Amino acid sequence: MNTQSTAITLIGVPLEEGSGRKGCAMGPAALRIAGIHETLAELGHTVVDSGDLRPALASDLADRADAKNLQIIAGFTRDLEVRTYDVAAAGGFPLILGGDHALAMGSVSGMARHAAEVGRPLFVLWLDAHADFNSPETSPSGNIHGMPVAFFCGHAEIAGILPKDRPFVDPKRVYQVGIRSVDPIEREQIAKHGVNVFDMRSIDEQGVGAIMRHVLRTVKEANGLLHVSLDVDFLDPDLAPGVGTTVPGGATFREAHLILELLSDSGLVSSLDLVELNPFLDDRGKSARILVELAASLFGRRILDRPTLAA
Ligand code: 5AB
Ligand code: MN
Ligand code: MN
Ligand code: MN
Repeated sequence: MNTQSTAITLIGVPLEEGSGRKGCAMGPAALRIAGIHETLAELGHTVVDSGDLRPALASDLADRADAKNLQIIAGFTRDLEVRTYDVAAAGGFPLILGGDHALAMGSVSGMARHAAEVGRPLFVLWLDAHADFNSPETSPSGNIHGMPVAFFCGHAEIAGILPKDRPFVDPKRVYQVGIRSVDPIEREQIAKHGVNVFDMRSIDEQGVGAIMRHVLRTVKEANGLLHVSLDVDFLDPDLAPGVGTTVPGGATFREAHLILELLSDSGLVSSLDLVELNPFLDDRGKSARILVELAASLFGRRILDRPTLAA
């Protein structure tokens, strides 16, 4: 990917109702102010900003206490599923500017539909402190940003958000990296469904290079597409304080960059979410800026040009 020019479409998703607090709706604006468009264009890509989604409420669904703000979130999910699918089907790269992590119900579902159509398996790399595998029954908070992985794998029964014929992602094709906060029932669920988890201890012990080589080899051997979903809280809070759900002991600056650089080298990434940025909690734009820098690494920025080394 580092030598190719990619047609990137930015999709702003000002959603905060999945997170249980206000602020993430300003995420797309902060990422634009931090220069996402200009930075990727300077790397030689064609970047189109399609603006922010402004979906209608899904007033056909009943509100419920165990999945808060369902009508708002279902509206975003429906629109984003279509927008992501359309961009990918037209050969473009959807880059989603969040917005809280509930939006991945839409982006990943859209990519799953595209992958099914082109006959390739969809893999998901989930960079997060959390597993986000709750369902309305298991969630301790009722906040839907803790449920998207279970949803797009077909294990969070929230009926009626998307048409019944939409493909799910196989949880065995989900790779979670950076995990360090998992609820008790969630822990059972991810084990039961075979989600691949590389927690912070795995990063400490193996390093992100070995983990990523394993993930990328698996995707490549299956001729898969790879969707990357980057939650700000994957990063250590000292580095990126602009998020509502900080957990100590997160990824370092170089661990995060190396992951995105290896992803870039692989050429396998089809789509990206940048989520959970809460500019109201940020420190002078620091977290917004690091997300833009990480996106730049995914799209080919390098410290130095380097020869391709044997894996
Ligand atoms: B995030 C928690 N597991 O379900 C829940 O930030 C936190 O998108 C979810 O990863 C965190 O409410 C969601 C306690
Ligand atoms: Mn998350
Ligand atoms: Mn998280
Ligand atoms: Mn969060």
